[in-house]
Amino acid sequence: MTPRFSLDGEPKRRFQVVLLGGARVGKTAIISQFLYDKELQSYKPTVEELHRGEFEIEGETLILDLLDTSGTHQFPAMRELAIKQSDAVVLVYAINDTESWEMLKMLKDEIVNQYLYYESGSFANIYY
Ligand SMILES: Nc1nc2c(ncn2[C@@H]2O[C@H](COP(=O)(O)OP(=O)(O)O)[C@@H](O)[C@H]2O)c(=O)[nH]1
Ligand SMILES: [Mg+2]
Repeated sequence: MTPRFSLDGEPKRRFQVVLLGGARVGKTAIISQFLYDKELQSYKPTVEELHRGEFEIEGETLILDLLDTSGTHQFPAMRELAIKQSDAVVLVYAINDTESWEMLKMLKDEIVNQYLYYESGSFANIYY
Protein backbone atom coordinates (compact mmCIF):
# COMPACT_ATOMS: atom_id res chain seq x y z
CA MET A 1 0.00 0.00 0.00
CA THR A 2 3.02 2.27 0.32
CA PRO A 3 4.29 3.98 -2.89
CA ARG A 4 6.87 2.25 -5.09
CA PHE A 5 8.97 5.34 -5.58
CA SER A 6 10.32 7.85 -3.09
CA LEU A 7 9.57 11.55 -3.44
CA ASP A 8 12.77 12.17 -5.44
CA GLY A 9 11.76 9.51 -7.95
CA GLU A 10 14.29 6.92 -6.75
CA PRO A 11 13.01 3.34 -6.77
CA LYS A 12 12.02 2.08 -3.39
CA ARG A 13 14.66 0.12 -1.45
CA ARG A 14 12.74 -0.76 1.69
CA PHE A 15 9.80 -3.11 1.70
CA GLN A 16 7.74 -4.13 4.68
CA VAL A 17 5.78 -7.33 5.14
CA VAL A 18 3.50 -7.89 8.13
CA LEU A 19 2.68 -11.36 9.44
CA LEU A 20 -0.82 -11.75 10.84
CA GLY A 21 -2.67 -14.73 12.25
CA GLY A 22 -3.86 -16.29 15.49
CA ALA A 23 -1.72 -16.87 18.55
CA ARG A 24 0.83 -19.73 18.48
CA VAL A 25 0.46 -20.46 14.79
CA GLY A 26 4.17 -19.99 14.06
CA LYS A 27 4.52 -16.38 12.87
CA THR A 28 7.63 -15.72 14.94
CA ALA A 29 9.01 -19.15 14.01
CA ILE A 30 8.68 -18.34 10.29
CA ILE A 31 10.63 -15.09 10.71
CA SER A 32 13.23 -16.79 12.86
CA GLN A 33 13.80 -19.51 10.27
CA PHE A 34 13.73 -17.15 7.30
CA LEU A 35 16.04 -14.45 8.64
CA TYR A 36 18.19 -16.20 11.21
CA ASP A 37 18.02 -19.86 10.16
CA LYS A 38 17.02 -20.75 13.72
CA GLU A 39 14.22 -22.91 15.03
CA LEU A 40 12.32 -21.57 18.02
CA GLN A 41 12.84 -23.71 21.11
CA SER A 42 10.39 -22.12 23.49
CA TYR A 43 7.22 -20.08 23.09
CA LYS A 44 7.24 -16.42 24.02
CA PRO A 45 4.20 -14.28 23.08
CA THR A 46 5.01 -11.41 20.74
CA VAL A 47 3.66 -7.89 21.18
CA GLU A 48 5.04 -6.28 18.03
CA GLU A 49 8.58 -6.57 16.73
CA LEU A 50 10.27 -5.37 13.57
CA HIS A 51 12.98 -7.59 12.06
CA ARG A 52 15.25 -6.25 9.36
CA GLY A 53 16.86 -8.26 6.60
CA GLU A 54 19.17 -6.93 3.88
CA PHE A 55 19.43 -8.63 0.53
CA GLU A 56 21.64 -8.03 -2.50
CA ILE A 57 19.53 -8.24 -5.62
CA GLU A 58 21.06 -7.41 -9.01
CA GLY A 59 23.75 -5.30 -7.35
CA GLU A 60 21.27 -3.32 -5.24
CA THR A 61 20.89 -3.59 -1.50
CA LEU A 62 17.25 -3.96 -0.62
CA ILE A 63 15.84 -3.87 2.89
CA LEU A 64 13.09 -6.25 3.89
CA ASP A 65 11.39 -5.40 7.16
CA LEU A 66 9.29 -8.16 8.63
CA LEU A 67 6.74 -6.98 11.17
CA ASP A 68 5.90 -9.65 13.71
CA THR A 69 2.60 -9.19 15.52
CA SER A 70 0.63 -10.78 18.31
CA GLY A 71 -2.06 -11.51 15.73
CA THR A 72 -5.67 -11.22 16.69
CA HIS A 73 -4.94 -10.32 20.30
CA GLN A 74 -3.70 -7.03 18.98
CA PHE A 75 -5.80 -3.87 19.16
CA PRO A 76 -7.68 -3.43 15.86
CA ALA A 77 -6.22 0.07 15.47
CA MET A 78 -2.68 -1.33 15.79
CA ARG A 79 -3.45 -3.96 13.18
CA GLU A 80 -4.93 -1.37 10.86
CA LEU A 81 -1.80 0.77 11.10
CA ALA A 82 0.48 -2.24 10.56
CA ILE A 83 -1.43 -3.17 7.39
CA LYS A 84 -1.40 0.41 6.16
CA GLN A 85 2.37 0.75 6.62
CA SER A 86 3.18 -2.56 4.91
CA ASP A 87 3.63 -3.49 1.26
CA ALA A 88 2.29 -7.00 1.75
CA VAL A 89 0.55 -9.11 4.35
CA VAL A 90 1.31 -12.76 5.09
CA LEU A 91 -1.58 -14.58 6.74
CA VAL A 92 -0.45 -17.49 8.90
CA TYR A 93 -2.48 -20.36 10.33
CA ALA A 94 -1.63 -23.68 11.94
CA ILE A 95 -2.81 -26.76 10.07
CA ASN A 96 -3.74 -28.45 13.38
CA ASP A 97 -5.84 -25.50 14.60
CA THR A 98 -9.18 -25.07 12.78
CA GLU A 99 -9.93 -21.89 14.67
CA SER A 100 -6.74 -20.27 13.37
CA TRP A 101 -7.98 -20.92 9.81
CA GLU A 102 -11.39 -19.39 10.61
CA MET A 103 -9.59 -16.36 11.99
CA LEU A 104 -7.91 -15.76 8.64
CA LYS A 105 -11.29 -15.19 7.00
CA MET A 106 -11.92 -12.35 9.42
CA LEU A 107 -8.44 -10.94 8.89
CA LYS A 108 -8.73 -11.25 5.12
CA ASP A 109 -12.01 -9.29 5.12
CA GLU A 110 -10.45 -6.65 7.31
CA ILE A 111 -7.47 -6.27 4.94
CA VAL A 112 -9.61 -6.20 1.80
CA ASN A 113 -11.96 -3.60 3.30
CA GLN A 114 -9.04 -1.49 4.35
CA TYR A 115 -7.42 -1.59 0.91
CA LEU A 116 -10.72 -0.75 -0.74
CA TYR A 117 -11.23 2.11 1.68
CA TYR A 118 -7.81 3.69 1.13
CA GLU A 119 -7.59 3.08 -2.58
CA SER A 120 -11.25 3.78 -3.40
CA GLY A 121 -11.58 0.53 -5.29
CA SER A 122 -8.48 0.98 -7.46
CA PHE A 123 -6.40 -1.58 -5.62
CA ALA A 124 -6.08 -4.67 -7.78
CA ASN A 125 -3.19 -6.68 -6.35
CA ILE A 126 -5.03 -9.02 -4.05
CA TYR A 127 -3.89 -12.64 -4.42
CA TYR A 128 -5.22 -15.71 -2.66
N1 LIG B 1 6.13 -28.59 15.33
C1 LIG B 1 6.14 -27.33 14.93
N2 LIG B 1 6.18 -26.39 15.88
C2 LIG B 1 6.17 -25.12 15.49
C3 LIG B 1 6.15 -24.75 14.10
N3 LIG B 1 6.11 -23.40 14.03
C4 LIG B 1 6.13 -22.96 15.31
N4 LIG B 1 6.19 -24.00 16.18
C5 LIG B 1 6.22 -23.92 17.65
O1 LIG B 1 4.95 -23.39 18.07
C6 LIG B 1 5.11 -22.46 19.12
C7 LIG B 1 4.50 -21.13 18.72
O2 LIG B 1 5.25 -20.57 17.65
P1 LIG B 1 5.42 -19.01 17.48
O3 LIG B 1 6.23 -18.79 16.25
O4 LIG B 1 5.93 -18.39 18.73
O5 LIG B 1 3.90 -18.58 17.24
P2 LIG B 1 3.29 -17.12 17.07
O6 LIG B 1 2.51 -16.84 18.31
O7 LIG B 1 2.38 -17.21 15.86
O8 LIG B 1 4.42 -16.17 16.85
C8 LIG B 1 6.62 -22.37 19.41
O9 LIG B 1 6.90 -23.16 20.54
C9 LIG B 1 7.27 -22.94 18.15
O10 LIG B 1 8.50 -23.56 18.44
C10 LIG B 1 6.11 -25.78 13.12
O11 LIG B 1 6.08 -25.55 11.91
N5 LIG B 1 6.12 -27.05 13.60
MG1 LIG C 1 4.97 -14.53 17.99
